[in-house]
Amino acid sequence: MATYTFFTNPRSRGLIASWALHEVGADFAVVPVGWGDKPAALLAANPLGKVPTLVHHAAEGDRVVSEAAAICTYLAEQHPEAGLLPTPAESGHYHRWLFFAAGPLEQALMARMLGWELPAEREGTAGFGSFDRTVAALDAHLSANAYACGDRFTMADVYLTSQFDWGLNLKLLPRHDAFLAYAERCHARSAYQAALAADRELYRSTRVEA
Ligand SMILES: N[C@@H](CCC(=O)N[C@@H](CS)C(=O)NCC(=O)O)C(=O)O
Repeated sequence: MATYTFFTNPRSRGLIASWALHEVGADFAVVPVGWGDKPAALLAANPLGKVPTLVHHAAEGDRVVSEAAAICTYLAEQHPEAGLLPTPAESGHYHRWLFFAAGPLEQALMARMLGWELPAEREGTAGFGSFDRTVAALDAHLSANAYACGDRFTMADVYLTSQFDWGLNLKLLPRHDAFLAYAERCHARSAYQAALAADRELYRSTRVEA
């Protein structure tokens, strides 16, 4: 049995976890998930039935990890030899931008995509403040830093880039130079290219409805 069972669907957030799995060189088996016919093993592992969901077949028993950001950080910790964990000096940036991407950035993009208007007087309540403030914070950081943690790629970049891809592909995010250059740098990773090729092949071979 492979070390990990990976429930995914092509052209979904599953690509984020696939990239992370490729970055750490994990031994994993893919279970394609059809939206209308979810495997019982997925629903047993994750009652939400969401992908990506990962089951780690550890020596002492199975461990389930869902949430793309959690899967990224879990894999970086399980495979420290991949060098994608932060040093103590990078740890602030690492956690800050990972949580920023999974919280405020995702909320801001989702609100924009679904046309949810946040009344100006509720900006103090909403965690992302406003779409423009979220974008400005990212722009400031990525105009001054090549990666989330400064000058070195870490697992935080797998997740942050993936949110960028969603925002840029759907034309939700402005095409700022810093965003495009960041995405291009991260997309040059061989693990990203391998995950993308695997996602396309999965789409071709399963035709699972995306
Ligand atoms: N918060 C989850 C969201 C996962 C999610 O919404 N995945 C979508 C695909 S991109 C899904 O599984 N949709 C199928 C469904 O909800 O039935 C994460 O970040 O991993």
